[in-house]
Amino acid sequence: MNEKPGYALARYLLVDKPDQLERRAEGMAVGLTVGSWTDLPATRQASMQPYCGTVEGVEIQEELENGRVRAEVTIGYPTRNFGPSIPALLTTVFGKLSMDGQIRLVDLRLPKSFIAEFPGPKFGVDGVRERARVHGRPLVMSIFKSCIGQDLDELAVHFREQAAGGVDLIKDDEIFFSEQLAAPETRVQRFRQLADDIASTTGKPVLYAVNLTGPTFGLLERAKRLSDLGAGALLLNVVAYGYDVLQALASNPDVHVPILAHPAVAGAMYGSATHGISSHILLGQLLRLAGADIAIYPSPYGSVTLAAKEGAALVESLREPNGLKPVLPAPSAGIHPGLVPTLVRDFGMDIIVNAGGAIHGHPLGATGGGQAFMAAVAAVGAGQSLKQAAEHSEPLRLALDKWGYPSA
Ligand code: 1AE
Repeated sequence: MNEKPGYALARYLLVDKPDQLERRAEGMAVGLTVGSWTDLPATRQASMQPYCGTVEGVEIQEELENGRVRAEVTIGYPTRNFGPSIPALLTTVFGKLSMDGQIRLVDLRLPKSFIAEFPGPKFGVDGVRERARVHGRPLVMSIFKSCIGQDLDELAVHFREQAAGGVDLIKDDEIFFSEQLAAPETRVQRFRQLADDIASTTGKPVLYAVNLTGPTFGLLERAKRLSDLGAGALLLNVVAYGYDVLQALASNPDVHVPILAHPAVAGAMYGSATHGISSHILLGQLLRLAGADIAIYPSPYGSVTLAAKEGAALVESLREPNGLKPVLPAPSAGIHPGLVPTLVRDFGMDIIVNAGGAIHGHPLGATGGGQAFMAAVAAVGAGQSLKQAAEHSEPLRLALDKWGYPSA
């Protein structure tokens, strides 16, 4: 699907009777833009023309039972109708339409001039690498697990154990909202101290990605505060809050740390083959427009998976040249050190290897888990096999014994 200046091109997969397709497409183009204009005088129709949607294509894909077909329909929506607002864009291209039977939004092509109106990532791949001081290999992020119900002292022990493994980032679990026992502000201050102590001996920073929780209208102030207190990054459950929240945070100059987008809730929207929105739009394209620096997504190999083709499309949308900085993809869910070569084969070096279970479930504990991942990414960065690297790394050997290593 090519770009059309001044129009957002939305491609849908839908089911209908073949003789209804043209009319349905026309109804979408007009109904989601200028409403109905059939009864309007010609002069009024002409003045509304620049705001009216256009039918760009109708193509039957498959004959189904009961006389229906599956078809691809492409509609162009004038971008002047909504401006650089993701809520307005989504409401136009897939607002009430999303409830109109079997229909799925499978692709969205936006003009470069329209994309340029969005903030996009403030840091992107290079900015995050710079802050973590990591080049030439994938980054490693450890996920806090078993954190609910723990106070600050207990959490500090977990932080130190993870950091001692040499990982580049440590992120809160997305379900960690433990305000009463250890507020995000106190965690950032305490972990910053620990990270500084560790950095003074290792010479390498470890960034703490704190979960940005609480009521929506307090998020911006909290994000500024956490940035000032020394957070390494801010974790946001973007789909639960909404893309506009991310955009407001990312475009604010006082939020001066990278934003890490978690995909929680997105499966409810991309999971069906016949309804919803494709994952590369939700977890790729829109996150990048709104300003995520790091995008977590289910890899094709772990415990919560995304089909390989969809994962590839998602990563492509985080990186394709479009004028905005590229986003760092963080393939996740069930990731263990043996998967590192496969991740790099499929997604390249510019990724964050993100793991929780395989860090904390390592036979030597979270420190050993981190060391195993660090040995794996170092090996891949140096073009060495994991088997060779495991000869010099006991933590990696133990991890490979426990979780195996599919050949990349
Ligand atoms: C796709 C989301 C993955 C996630 O949030 C998470 O916590 C993964 O943890 P592990 O590595 O599967 O234990």
